[in-house]
Amino acid sequence: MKDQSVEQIDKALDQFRIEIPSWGFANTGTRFGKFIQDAAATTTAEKFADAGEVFRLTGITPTVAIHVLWDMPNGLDDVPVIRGLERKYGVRAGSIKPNLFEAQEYKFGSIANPSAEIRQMAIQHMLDSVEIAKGLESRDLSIWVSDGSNYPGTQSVRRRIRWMEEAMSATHAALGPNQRMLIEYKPFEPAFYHTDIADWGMAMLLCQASGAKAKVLVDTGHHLQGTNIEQIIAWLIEKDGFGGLHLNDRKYADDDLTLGSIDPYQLFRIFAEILSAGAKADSAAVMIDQSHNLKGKMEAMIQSVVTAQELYARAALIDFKRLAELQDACRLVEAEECFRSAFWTDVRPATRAWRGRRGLAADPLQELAASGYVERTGRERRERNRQSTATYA
Ligand code: LRH
Ligand code: MN
Repeated sequence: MKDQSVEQIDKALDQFRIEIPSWGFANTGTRFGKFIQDAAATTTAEKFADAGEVFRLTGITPTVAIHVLWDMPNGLDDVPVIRGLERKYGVRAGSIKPNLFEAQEYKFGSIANPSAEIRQMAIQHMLDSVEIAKGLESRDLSIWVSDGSNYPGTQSVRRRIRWMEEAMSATHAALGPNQRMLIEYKPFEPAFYHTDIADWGMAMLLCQASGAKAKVLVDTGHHLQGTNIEQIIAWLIEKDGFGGLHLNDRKYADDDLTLGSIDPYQLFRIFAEILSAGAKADSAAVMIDQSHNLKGKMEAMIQSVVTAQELYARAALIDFKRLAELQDACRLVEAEECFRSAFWTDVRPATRAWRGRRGLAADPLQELAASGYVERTGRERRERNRQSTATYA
């Protein structure tokens, strides 16, 4: 590989960081079953321990996303606990995600619920989450709501828009000077007729109604078949509405498969769009959002981090200056070859060397296997995990 390419990869890898989800280490499933793993994390401390091990092995995951009610059952009172775990395991709390689903009260919605009392309950949880983010010096409040309906004619979509705008504006007003709120959209599930924040346009309009600190979060699993996700990201970057990414992969719907497992070229195209924007996309939060139902939790997380790192390195090999000339000259085949040849490039030797020069294991997955970490945590956690129930109904 040309020295110039190695330099490009090194420069890209020096700045590439990816946030990992605390829930990626927990026992999760689908409505058809949850398959318990002995080494799965149940407590917040175990989730931070696993996140710390992923950071030790990869060097590029300094923050872990927090889902408030899953990781901080005592809310604001758990801030000192999280601070202690940060010190113990060497990873920081990253984006803060309120839980605006699951509670019985949210049957007909949270911030879009026809009941003003329930909307106030949801708003209070978002305001508490803002205070938690301040307590943990986290930049991003990351909001996803499952709000919607299952049958035509059963809810007023327009009134629900107004209620959401009220809730999002109230939350935006509470943000600190360096904080942002990210609004995540999803076309369906768990609602199957209409979802209140179903696509990027709805999320963008809600951001504009909330204020300048509100940006759109793009979850790669939240698009109808055939949607051009990198085009959506191009629009959001161009219109200063791009807040960040939740990465995973899917064949059909929000399948929660590990990133790059089904369509690695799509993630390459997404990273290429972000890199081509330079500083305009610098503040984008890049996060993994996966639940690992069948693969080993630690293996799946490390495999995903390494895969994202390698696809980012490939995208960084694109000669964007030359590409722009070929694009505007409509020299199609040359432009495609200039773009795609980077994807064909095997960056693994250069990425292994980058890790080696930073005292990191050349192959984090191999190092995990050699470390016996999963076997050890499996022995420690087996008893509790085998007690946990796995039935849906
Ligand atoms: C919703 C979602 C959201 C999280 C959840 C774990 O599908 O993508 O980002 O709150 O997964
Ligand atoms: Mn998500």
